[in-house]
Amino acid sequence: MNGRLIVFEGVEGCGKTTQLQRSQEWLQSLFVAKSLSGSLVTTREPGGTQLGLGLRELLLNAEVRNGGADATKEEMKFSQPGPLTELLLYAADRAQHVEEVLKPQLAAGAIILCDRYTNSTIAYQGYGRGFSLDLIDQLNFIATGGLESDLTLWLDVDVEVGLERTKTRGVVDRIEQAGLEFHERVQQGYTQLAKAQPQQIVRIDANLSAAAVQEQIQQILVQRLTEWGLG
Ligand code: Z5A
Repeated sequence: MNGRLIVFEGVEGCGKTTQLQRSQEWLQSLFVAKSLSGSLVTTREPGGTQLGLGLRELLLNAEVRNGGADATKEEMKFSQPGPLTELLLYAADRAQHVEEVLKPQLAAGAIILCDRYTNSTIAYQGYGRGFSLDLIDQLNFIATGGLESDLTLWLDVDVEVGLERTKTRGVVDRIEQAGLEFHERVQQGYTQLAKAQPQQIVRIDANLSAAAVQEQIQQILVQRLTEWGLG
């Protein structure tokens, strides 16, 4: 594979989407300034393919599809994927995404900016929901064929700060509704992952202003692009 896969990770409201967009704009102008020819691709999980968009809807908006606030408790219970179904749907979304988007784009030499990847499953379904980490590693391997990120930017925000930010959006999805302890466990998952893989997962202090977070990310990207011979 000639391209590079850069993943943005973190708990809700850490600012991934904001920073991915800013990084794309910044990299685009850098490519122009340096007359670099490679393409820049942005994508996400779940929902980076047409099929994945359907899976995303099933995973995150079950109650909206089933009558929203008017649905009875019983309707809600059966309209939502159970924990195992959820785990398998994320794996299915990833398998499709890797085959349809990531592998071909990397083979074509693209720099890919991806909102969430395998570490989300470890953090949310492993640490958050309590599935065995070995099982998740196996599923991740099956779904990706072993394709790993070249760099993961972990936007480390205090859980309560992140959840507060997402509240301002109004619409709250299924995982966002999970309790504070759930999100604390997810955060612990990211902390452990970053400790175990310091070269691959770089911690960014995401409690700061969007501009200050952007500055940290750009510093890391400059360093890595140079190492990759793209700087
Ligand atoms: N999930 C999973 O469980 N297992 C898996 O394997 C995968 C995913 C792949 C959807 O992910 C869900 O899927 C997610 C985990 C689960 N759980 N939930 N819910 P998603 O990435 O699509 O959704 P999200 O995690 O909820 O991200 P988000 O809501 O899009 O937030 P974000 O990308 O981290 O932040 P943002 O949209 O850039 O910013 C949120 C708000 O904060 C917004 O108003 C910004 O203007 C503001 N913001 C951003 N940065 C700042 C700073 N620095 N200061 C102040 N305010 C800021």
